[in-house]
Amino acid sequence: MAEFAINTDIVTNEPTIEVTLSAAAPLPLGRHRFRLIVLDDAGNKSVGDEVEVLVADQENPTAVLAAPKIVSFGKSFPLDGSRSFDVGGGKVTQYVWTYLGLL
Ligand SMILES: [Ca+2]
Repeated sequence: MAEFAINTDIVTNEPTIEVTLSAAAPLPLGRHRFRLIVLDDAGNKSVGDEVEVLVADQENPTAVLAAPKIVSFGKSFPLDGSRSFDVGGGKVTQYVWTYLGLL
């Protein structure tokens, strides 16, 4: 496990490494590039191999709809979706309202 910092080499004797991230400092959404260079036991050095990792919001948001329990006939009233929320690094940006009819 290792905390990566941009352009700072981490040297290991193991062929795998885990990119650890604290909840306080996650990788931001977007494309991130990593590079591996390997050396052999004679000290010969490879060229770098690079990969791109996309950090994406893959978690669905939660809709929370609030409305008055009773309203007067003929009067307009508000619907409030402001307590809706998202997880996974994103944010709620659109609200789709639908009247589903008389029960
Ligand atoms: Ca999300």
